[in-house]
Amino acid sequence: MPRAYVALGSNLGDRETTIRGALDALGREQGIAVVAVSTLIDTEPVGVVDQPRFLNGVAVVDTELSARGLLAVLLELERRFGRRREAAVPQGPRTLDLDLLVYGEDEIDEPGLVVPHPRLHERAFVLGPLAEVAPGLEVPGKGQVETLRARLH
Ligand code: PH2
Ligand code: MG
Ligand code: MG
Repeated sequence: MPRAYVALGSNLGDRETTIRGALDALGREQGIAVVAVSTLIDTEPVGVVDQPRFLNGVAVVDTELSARGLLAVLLELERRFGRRREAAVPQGPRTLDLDLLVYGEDEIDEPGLVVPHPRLHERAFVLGPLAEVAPGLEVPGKGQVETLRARLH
């Protein structure tokens, strides 16, 4: 069963309640087990800096779903937890952001589905929690998580 890593983010509303609720819901989905969750960390917004601070973390998930199937569940959970994409500023504030970081050893580049996540290696708020829950993880096509993290410093 493939192991996947999902980035967790929120910077609108009660961030921790939203993320914990989404993780409970994720674990109740057919064919998905949440194996571990990193510490949730309070982070400075990156990119669009004029927005509230984020709460970020990473979940480890074992799944019988395809990468596409898992992505569909993540997008549905974002909607269920109040994410409204239509009116939103790209990279702007959101109640919930669930990004598929890594799916097994797969490298996928399709419309709407790029795995490993194309900006994973640039983001301390992803690499820190990822290194906590998956020390030694080899990110397909990119390198070991600690190496990627060291390159940021
Ligand atoms: N997500 C973004 C843009 N900027 N900054 C932080 N600190 N955390 C995020 O999750 C984040 C961000 C777009 O997805
Ligand atoms: Mg994101
Ligand atoms: Mg996203």
